[in-house]
Parts: sequence; C-alpha cells; structure tokens
Amino acid sequence: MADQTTTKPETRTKPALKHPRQYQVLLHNDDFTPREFVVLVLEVVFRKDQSMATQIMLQAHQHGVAVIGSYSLQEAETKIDRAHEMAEEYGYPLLCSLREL
Ligand code: TYC
Repeated sequence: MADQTTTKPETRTKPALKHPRQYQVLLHNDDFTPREFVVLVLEVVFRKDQSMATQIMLQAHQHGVAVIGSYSLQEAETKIDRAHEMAEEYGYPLLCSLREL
C-alpha cells in the first residue's frame, strides 16, 4: 500500500507553499506601566479590540505573562519593536517577547 505520508512534489497541482514558522508574542507584567497604556498598545500595535486587549492585559497583570497572538517572525519582530518604541516614548518599561512555536 502506498505510504499516505509521502507526497511527490512533482505530482502536486500547486507548488508546495512553505508553511512559515509561527511565533507567539508574549506580554509581560510589570509594576509601572499603566493598565490603560497596555490596552492602548494592544489596540494600536496588535490590532485587538478593546475587550480583547483588556482581557490580555488582565491575564498578564494577574499571571505575569499573556499570549498576545501568533505571527510570522518578521511580523512578530516588527510589532514587538513598535510596542517597545511606544513604551520608551512614554518612559514605561513594558516588555514583550517572542516564543517559537
Ligand atoms: N501591572 C500594571 C499595573 O498595575 C499593569 C500592567 C498589565 C503592566 C500588564 C504590564 O503587561 C502588563 N499598573
């Protein structure tokens, strides 16, 4: 019987699209960044609505860390940079990090 897991690339109708690696962006709690500012960053940079942004902020606030979402490496790095730039501009120590899935 044919091995179901083996697919010959040349028999595919479409070229095999590489599944780009996904990376989780994590939000870390701190004692100084105002809650409203965290929510704002989640809305502006990560395109969360207010309700979702508030849930993520509270998760980090209560548990120390929260998953914001999963992105390609480039998108994750760009968003983290934007979040850190925004925080730096306001003098807050807000920290996001990256985790490979
Ligand atoms: N702990 C902060 C405060 O009490 C709020 C906060 C929440 C900060 C989430 C960072 O990722 C964070 N002002």
